[in-house]
Amino acid sequence: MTPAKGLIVVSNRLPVVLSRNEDGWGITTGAGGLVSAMAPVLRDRGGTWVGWTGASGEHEAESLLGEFSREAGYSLKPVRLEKEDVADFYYGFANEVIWPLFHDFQSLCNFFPKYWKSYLRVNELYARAVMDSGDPEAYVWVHDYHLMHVGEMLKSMGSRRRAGFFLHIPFPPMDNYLKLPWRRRLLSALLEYDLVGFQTYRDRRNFMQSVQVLLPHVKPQGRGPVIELLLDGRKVRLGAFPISIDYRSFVRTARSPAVSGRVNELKSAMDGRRMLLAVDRLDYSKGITFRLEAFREALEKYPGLRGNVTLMQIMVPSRQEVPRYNALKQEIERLVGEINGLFSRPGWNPVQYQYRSLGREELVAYYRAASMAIVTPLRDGMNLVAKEYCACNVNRRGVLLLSEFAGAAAQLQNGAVLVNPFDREGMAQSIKEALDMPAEEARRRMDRMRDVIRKNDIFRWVDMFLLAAFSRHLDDFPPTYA
Ligand code: GDG
Repeated sequence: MTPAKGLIVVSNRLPVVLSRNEDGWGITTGAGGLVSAMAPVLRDRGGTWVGWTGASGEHEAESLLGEFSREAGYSLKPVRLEKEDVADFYYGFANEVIWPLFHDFQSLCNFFPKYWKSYLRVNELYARAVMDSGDPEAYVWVHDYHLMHVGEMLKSMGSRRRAGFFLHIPFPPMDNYLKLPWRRRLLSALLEYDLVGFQTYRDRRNFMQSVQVLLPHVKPQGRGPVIELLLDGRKVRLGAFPISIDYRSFVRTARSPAVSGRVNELKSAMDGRRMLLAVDRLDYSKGITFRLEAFREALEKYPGLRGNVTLMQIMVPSRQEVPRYNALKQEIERLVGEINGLFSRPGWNPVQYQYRSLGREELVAYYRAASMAIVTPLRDGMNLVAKEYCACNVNRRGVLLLSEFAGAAAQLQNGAVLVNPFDREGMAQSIKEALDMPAEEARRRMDRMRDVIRKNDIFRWVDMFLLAAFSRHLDDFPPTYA
């Protein structure tokens, strides 16, 4: 479908995890859909993945990358970050400026000039690593908000390679974006790519509104999932490409004997009670405290729920070095304690809370065992947990309660129960209504969502992005993802 050119993928992290034990360093493939979707494309086309290994001072482990590359069938090119850059670029600019600003938490932003300088310096390191990576014809595909300047820097280094960018997080509404001190330079840098991909139409619309204010001479053309901007005689494509999961692999795992056995164990541990499942990285954008408060409200308002439902909150440690995340963890743990203190009775705690990462099969078993998933971020680029829950719901009995502000809502609105995560009473009521939903309706809704996700899996996402990068005419592009 697209010319078989080499590919260079650039992301903050390499798709591997280096870890040290008594025998020395070890290397494993990183988890996640992006890795499983990109690996075959990189293998087929021949390619390189450029990224950071995850921590400073791992130089001695880098010979393992060569071994990994030979087995994986594509190269890994490490970028080395010094401690100071990890602090100012990664924790600073990425996590204290762009992450909160793009998730509508402007008040949490620290717009320190040294963060911006470090961000530029690090983007240059990544661009340099791309320049040093073989194949001069390769297409460069840069991922996410840490690396928005790589495309512009490649050009300034004399690169003639074509380059595209995908933003995994939301693009904020114009009034929020305009607060960024470096707003014009960042926007111009993004427009140096040949293609900029967003998760949803809403994100692209937000981006266009900022473009029209800051760069009014730029003219948009076309409609549909991919449009074009004309600037300085150059065309830049902007597309909406909702990311997805490896649907078939989740279904296979969900049906495996090991998972089925574990589902039975989890169900018998629930002792006839219904499990409401929440799985999030520890992050303020995920709305965990709002969800807990809504659940408390539901228990207060509907006494029939007491003793009959359990909220299983799984929280994966994340960004532990950032003080804001520690404070949030304490607030969540206080709330869990408070709710359990108010409602527990012998043999039943309303909230079960696990602060750790689960193995993939264990996670899939929880997805299958749960009667409902409560996925209620305050803002989320897409939210893959929502899609994974549906894929794993092979018995099609579960209900998905989904925030309107998750990117996934655009595709799953025909099946999910949509909620406003800021509205505690509304959410409490939706929990009750979803629990009372007739099995037939739950099945119809779940079938609709599974259908959308099956047709639009992570492999199609990769194809759509590359099609938009290479197709001659915008009309070549299929119109919808639903
Ligand atoms: C960013 C954007 C966008 C979670 N707990 C465990 C576990 N997970 C896995 C899930 C899922 C992934 O982590 C989380 O993905 P999300 O999409 O929900 O959220 P972010 O991490 O914030 O991702 C987001 C995404 O990028 C992709 O573009 O959708 O909006 O914020 O895959 O399965 N995995 C295992 N154990 C756990 O306990 N093994």
